[in-house]
Amino acid sequence: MPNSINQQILLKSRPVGEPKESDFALVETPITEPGEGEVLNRTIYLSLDPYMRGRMSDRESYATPVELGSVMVGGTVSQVVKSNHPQFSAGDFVLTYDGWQAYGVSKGETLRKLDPNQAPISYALGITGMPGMTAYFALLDIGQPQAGETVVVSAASGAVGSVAGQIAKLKGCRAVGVAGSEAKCDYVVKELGFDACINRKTQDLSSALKAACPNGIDVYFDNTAGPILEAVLQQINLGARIPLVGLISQYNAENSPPGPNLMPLLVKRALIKGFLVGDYQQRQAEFVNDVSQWLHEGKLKYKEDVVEGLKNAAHALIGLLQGKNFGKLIVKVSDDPTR
Ligand code: NAP
Ligand code: FER
Repeated sequence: MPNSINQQILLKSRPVGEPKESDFALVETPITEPGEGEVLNRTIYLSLDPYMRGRMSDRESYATPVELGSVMVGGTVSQVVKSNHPQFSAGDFVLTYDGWQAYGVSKGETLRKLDPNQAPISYALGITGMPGMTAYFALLDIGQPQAGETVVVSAASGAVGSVAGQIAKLKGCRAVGVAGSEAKCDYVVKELGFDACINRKTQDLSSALKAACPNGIDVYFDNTAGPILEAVLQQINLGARIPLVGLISQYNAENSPPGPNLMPLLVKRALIKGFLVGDYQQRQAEFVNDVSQWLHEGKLKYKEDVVEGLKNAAHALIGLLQGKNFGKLIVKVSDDPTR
């Protein structure tokens, strides 16, 4: 190592709203020696990613926050300077997670060795790394794009979205991007090969989506939530799939955005799926058999709220919408000779 001084960027304060440069502090510290099984790396590239905004806050999240005064976290592509691990030698290029610093020490087993002849080493922070893998699995596993379908991708020119849209094209889909400038949209269409791209800053999302997706939307690869998701939902097709990958529209928000916060869905990998009972008409017998038997065996309980007389029907319906019914509300219109 040329000198034994490290440069580190620490989290100095927790931002309110948009982070400011004054939330970070650059310090010089001595480079630490690698211990048993550890490797000392010189950082060549540091990845900057949207999730870092979450790490700067101490509100509850799927990951623990960076402590104030600690080095900011982040993926890095580095060159090994000194190795105490048998699988790495000085000079090797590695993908590691040393954070915002010029030198880092990490455990050998956490490193991925990179072959500079295979791809530029920096790609390991993007298309062949975490963002690319996000695009690949979220699209293919959750989106399940079928040839001929329409796939909309937000943050389409970015690390994740650019890969998701291109894979959608490889699968024979129509790919429609949403991005934040004309230059980005041009790139998305002309370079990446998307079929269309909507400028979310200048175009009306609903009408632009309608024009770009004449057959509706089958897959929405959601990197943003917020207004783009809202507009997309108005135009989804029967059986559409929506991988909820990121909610960047709310990462800087000081207060909860209007409507439900979808973050728990992402964090818990929860499934929301629409339901219409009519789809199950063919399976009615299955249902009637099971439920009749469970009733007969006393395994199901059932309560009716019986209103007497047709003339009271309107009043009862109004009451149901106010929670006044207790049990299944029915109107007894005339005598029941069986009871
Ligand atoms: P990126 O797209 O390279 O950069 C972020 C982009 O987000 C910006 O360039 C901007 O693009 C867009 N954006 C920023 N503020 C926005 C807003 N208020 N409304 C709409 N769009 C906004 O970043 P990335 O690394 O590929 O990440 C994209 C998304 O994937 C993020 O939400 C990230 O958290 C998520 N992600 C999730 C996982 C996971 O495991 N769930 C893994 C990786 C990434 P435009 O201005 O062009 O729209
Ligand atoms: C993101 C990057 C990574 C993100 C989530 C992750 C919601 C999660 C990674 C993991 O824990 O597997 O931008 O945003």
